[in-house]
Amino acid sequence: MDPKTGKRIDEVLLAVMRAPRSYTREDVIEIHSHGSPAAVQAILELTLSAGCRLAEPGEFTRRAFVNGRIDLAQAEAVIDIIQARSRRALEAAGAMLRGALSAEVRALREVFLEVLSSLEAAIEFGDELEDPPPKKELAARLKNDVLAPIDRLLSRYHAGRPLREGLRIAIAGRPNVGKSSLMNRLLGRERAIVSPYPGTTRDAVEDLLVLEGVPLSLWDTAGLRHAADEIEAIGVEKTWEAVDGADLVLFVLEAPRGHEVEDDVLFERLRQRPVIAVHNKRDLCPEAPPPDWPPVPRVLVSARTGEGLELLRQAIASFLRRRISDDEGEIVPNLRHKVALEAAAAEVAAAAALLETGASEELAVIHLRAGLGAADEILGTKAATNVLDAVFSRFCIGK
Ligand SMILES: Nc1nc2c(ncn2[C@@H]2O[C@H](COP(=O)(O)OP(=O)(O)O)[C@@H](O)[C@H]2O)c(=O)[nH]1
Ligand SMILES: [Mg+2]
Repeated sequence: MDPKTGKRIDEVLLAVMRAPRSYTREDVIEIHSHGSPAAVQAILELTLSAGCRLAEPGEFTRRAFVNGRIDLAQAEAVIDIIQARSRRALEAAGAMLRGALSAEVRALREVFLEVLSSLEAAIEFGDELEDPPPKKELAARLKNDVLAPIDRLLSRYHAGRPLREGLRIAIAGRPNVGKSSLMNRLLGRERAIVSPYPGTTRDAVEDLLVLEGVPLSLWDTAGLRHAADEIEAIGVEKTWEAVDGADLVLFVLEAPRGHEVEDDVLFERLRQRPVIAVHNKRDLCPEAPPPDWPPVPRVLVSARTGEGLELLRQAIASFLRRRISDDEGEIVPNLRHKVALEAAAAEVAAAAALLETGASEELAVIHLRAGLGAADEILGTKAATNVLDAVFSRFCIGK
């Protein structure tokens, strides 16, 4: 009700969540309205005139972090969940929100602290200690229980990057072989212009396809040939850029034409990237035997009738399975985590090397403290304001 006019605005549900059992651990009231922009706007204006203010991007999650309900890696997982473009990315973000990465980092911290405390005891009480810390064993401990797990997490970063960023697939081949038709078939809609005139596609056309829960950016490109004019030449140039930046190339050929010399030349260059050969237009030669060239996975399809498309999808899926680890819902560190992990690993490696050569404990301690600091950045234990600002600015909404 608007208190000034006494007019009813909406019928709503008020959810009262008392501290500490709320998202932020503070007292929270949520107003659930009927959601029309007009109702939401009117309610918002009422609350603002009653003394509320709008939340900053990510402010609720930031409060949850500041109040200790979640750590920084978990706060980032909230953004990942909001931005997830595929089911697999969502699962990885869910694992992070449940604290899977944080638990691994805490386990690393334990080892850091244990090794640090024996070294510090040696520095402090040196001669009084009955048996001085076995430096070689401490070095081995650091290698096995800190460096090895960090390496595993870093390889998860690389294996999982396609889940965050997607994979790029370039559709390439000579003009008129049916690249644009294939793009449209894969997407299930008319995205790219198809025409019987060679050289129609000039700009690379991109669109998103989700296969097996992995976001794929599909690039239809200009046909590769000696270009007829300047614009087409630019298109061909862009095709090579798309091919060079692709994680996978679909090399489209015309089944009825068989294997020609130009195809050899093209294939030699395309095979720098992983390639699946797509022999298209099989409706024109239904009796043709399965192609025996080029020496990569091959499928026989018809973009016109849709025949063989399922086999092509399976060939792409089996490439994805080889490229991305199968473990669903596994942790996928982000770039910030990767940088911190690499910094921690460098410090630990330096400390281990010093301990192995029998250098003084003091130097190793300096490196280990720096390494511990880097690991703590992942949890945000002592994160500087600018780090927090950078993390939470990735939220585009109040949440
Ligand atoms: N019969 C037949 N024609 C096709 C097939 N795929 C594409 N075409 C035709 O081949 C011509 C060129 O297709 P397009 O997709 O524009 O080829 P692009 O130049 O490689 O992009 C068009 O006339 C299409 O209709 C197919 O599987 N069978
Ligand atoms: Mg085309």
